[in-house]
Amino acid sequence: MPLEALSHDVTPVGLHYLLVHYDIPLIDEKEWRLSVGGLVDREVSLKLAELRDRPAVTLTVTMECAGNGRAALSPRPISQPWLLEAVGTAEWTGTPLRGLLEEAGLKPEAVEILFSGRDRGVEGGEAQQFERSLPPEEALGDEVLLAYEMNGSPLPPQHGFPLRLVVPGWYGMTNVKWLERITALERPFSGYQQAQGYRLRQDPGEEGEPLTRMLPRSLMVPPGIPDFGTRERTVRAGPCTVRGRAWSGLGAIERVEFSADGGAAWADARLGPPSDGWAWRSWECEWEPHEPGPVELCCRATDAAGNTQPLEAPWNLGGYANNAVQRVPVTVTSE
Ligand SMILES: Nc1nc2c(c(=O)[nH]1)N[C@H]1C(S)=C(S)[C@@H](COP(=O)(O)O)O[C@H]1N2
Ligand SMILES: [Mo]
Repeated sequence: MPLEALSHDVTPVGLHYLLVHYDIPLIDEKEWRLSVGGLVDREVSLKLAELRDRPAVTLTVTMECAGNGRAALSPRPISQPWLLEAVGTAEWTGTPLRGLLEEAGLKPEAVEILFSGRDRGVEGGEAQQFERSLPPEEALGDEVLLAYEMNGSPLPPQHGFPLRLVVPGWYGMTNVKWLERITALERPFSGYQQAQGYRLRQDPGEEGEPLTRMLPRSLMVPPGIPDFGTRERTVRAGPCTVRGRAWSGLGAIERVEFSADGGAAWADARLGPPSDGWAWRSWECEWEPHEPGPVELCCRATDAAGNTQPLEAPWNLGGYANNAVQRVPVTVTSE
């Protein structure tokens, strides 16, 4: 998502970021079914129309890839080279997962719920479908949706048509696209995307910590104008309102600060209305540069749980969860 798209409350579909591990599958709605099985009393198989007939909920949700910010780490982990653009906010419409799991009769012995997508590929030397699991208490959250619409239209192929999981507050990989099977498991899932990928570790041999919810982050719409070739930005001296968005999967955004001197001095930004809980919150700050020359603009968010963005993020092998403050170098000009 180009950062100027932070201006939209809801990201237009073509500006929402995309992450696709393998190929985008072509799915025929007529042959597609969602099956629910494993440790349940009754196996269920549903057509898209049957899912659409169930109770529907629309939630505005900010989704961010766990690898957002990876390209700023050094040495640079080899994977999607995201700067800061792997985020977007959409209105997801679907049916709550909880009702479906209750109807299927989820057994108390189930330790995890597995979500399997249709797409296949090879990763870490293993041929696989894209699959991720959640503990039952997370999967049963009221806000967890089986979504068939994005911004009021059927899911486009690249965002998971005909159905995807949406788990508000969690990093992107949790939101399994092209969903076709839900399995209640008696043992924790040990597939690649759970046991190898999406873990915070320093060495390949380490078990590491699984990534779960999004750490707080704020981003600004870079002010001024870019140079076509170098992308260096210039801003004319005079009053300027810097605007942006902030979010966290760990608590509501309570504070955003802005700095026009590389993070030496900070001022509180004005926050927009609190979000309904799962969407980013807008913020703005007045800035009036007088002197021509280079400056570095920064912003920093703090959530209700007291988590704040660090000035420098710790390195990890996969390059995940780098939520260091955004730094936007600009040159102030008198013309
Ligand atoms: N089936 C499947 N689901 C998937 C993925 C995938 O490659 N296959 N990518 C995941 C990752 S890593 C992210 S960040 C989000 C991206 O969702 P989006 O492309 O709709 O923005 O989808 C997740 N769900
Ligand atoms: Mo991701």
